[in-house]
Amino acid sequence: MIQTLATTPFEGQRPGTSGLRKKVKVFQQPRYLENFVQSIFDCLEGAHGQTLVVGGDGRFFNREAIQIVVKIALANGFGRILIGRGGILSTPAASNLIRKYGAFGGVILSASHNPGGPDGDFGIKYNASNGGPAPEKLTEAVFARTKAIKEYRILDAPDIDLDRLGALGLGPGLIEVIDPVDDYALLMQSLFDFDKIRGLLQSGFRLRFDAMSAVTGPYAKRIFVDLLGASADSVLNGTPLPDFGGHHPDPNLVNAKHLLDLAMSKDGPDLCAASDGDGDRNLIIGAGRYVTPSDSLAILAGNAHLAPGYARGVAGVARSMPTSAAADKVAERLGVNLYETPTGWKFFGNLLDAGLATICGEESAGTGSDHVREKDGLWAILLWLNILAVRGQSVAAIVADHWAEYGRNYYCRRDYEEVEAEGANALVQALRDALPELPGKSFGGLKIAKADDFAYHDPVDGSDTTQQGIRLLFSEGGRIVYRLSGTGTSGATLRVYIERYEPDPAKQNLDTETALADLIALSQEIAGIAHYTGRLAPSVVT
Ligand code: G16
Repeated sequence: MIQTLATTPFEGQRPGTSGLRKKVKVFQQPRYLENFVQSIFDCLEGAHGQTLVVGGDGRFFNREAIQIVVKIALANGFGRILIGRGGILSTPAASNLIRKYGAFGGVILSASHNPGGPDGDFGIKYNASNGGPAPEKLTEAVFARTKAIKEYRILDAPDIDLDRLGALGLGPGLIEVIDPVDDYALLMQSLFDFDKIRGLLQSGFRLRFDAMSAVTGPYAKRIFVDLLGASADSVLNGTPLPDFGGHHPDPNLVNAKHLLDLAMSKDGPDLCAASDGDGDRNLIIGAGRYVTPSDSLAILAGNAHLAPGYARGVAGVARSMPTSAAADKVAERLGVNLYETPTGWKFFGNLLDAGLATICGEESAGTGSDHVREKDGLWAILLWLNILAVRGQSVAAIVADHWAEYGRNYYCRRDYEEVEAEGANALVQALRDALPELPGKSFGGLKIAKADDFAYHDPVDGSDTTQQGIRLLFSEGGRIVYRLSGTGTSGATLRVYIERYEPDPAKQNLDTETALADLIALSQEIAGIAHYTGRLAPSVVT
């Protein structure tokens, strides 16, 4: 039976960079999730009788949320719901299912790389029929709807057994619980040379992949161990846990320091890698060499043709604005366009759909291609493995060759996490107000050549997105970018991105902090970070 129930008063909820993310306790409030899910469905047209993909990263509240989403979806006319067994679907696997089975869309339950558990974060995002994050037009419509919604529709039915594979009629529709890994593993086999990678892994090459007790464990075990013959101990923390084992499932150098230490140790593994809560980010560290996400994007774009799925070459390369310009040089050499977009994977969707770009990436550890419409952590690791297998060189040698050929973009990101939102907003506003006067000014011997607030004109749909980050370009080379994170759940996070290009191989072996020391000091001074946030140093540097 379908029930129509009144909502409780609900303040408008604006989805951020990647869906709605809040503390678990916020989502657990009566009718909070119901309101948001109904608001999404109210903004969709033509979903009647269609297929919806539903799954999540296994974090605390995942199973409860899935029951609610499925019952509301059926009450709103969806005809068929595909659910990953155990409620598990990585974000890229969900994107693949939407595309492969011609689904109308998908609901992914995840707060990505944010911590989980009862005191952690939860999130929900809607992906469209192309498999990608909902476009801004839709998220804005959902936001407006959350302010007006008065009631929601839900099927009054017993809970679904999420652990039993198979189909089941429920109310007016059909539920299918499917294996979360099968289709994704097939997709990876269609893109990469599994025989070559198997050969590499059996030649004594040592891989350590940390699933961080999050969603990628089952995917990594199937692909790396079962299909590619890596040893069982190649996959660390391979069982998804509701609290991610108490760890922070963001595979950066702080949270995955153990991998960095392992890769830097004598006789360490040849490749240490990790993925995040929902499986879309990646970390790559070769023996003795950490690869920044920006460099990784450039190297993957330059070598993608070595994998069968990209043998025809790439049509174009896209990166988010704060990502370093390393990929630009590769695109130039390949003779293809480089697209610079705002932060947020959704901006790559149109470029991929239109066939303008094949490989995309972001400094925030996301890399992907047109095989799905999300970034894809395991895909990036498999492409690295494919390249390593073909080139027969170490990660460090490939990186060194790359810098010698294209130059090195020294790069770091400095995050001031959970600062007071008021101070962070005032800092950005002050910078914005100062933009007209900044060009020509010198700070500590460096002159600002250009200062702007990044705006993007989408070449496919013609839409404009403004205020996407303050950019300062220096006459002597080098760049500082300021922007506020769109994915935090408490206070604000100020991100400061610093970059300098070094073409001279003799000067490419400094450590990053040294190479960027002057720009780092300036980044604090120019924006008055201590003044506005009270912070003398960032909380995370990657
Ligand atoms: C999300 C988006 C990414 C984006 C990142 C930025 O990542 O999908 O495209 O780069 O947020 O985060 P912030 O706004 O905090 O800098 P994820 O992995 O959280 O879905």
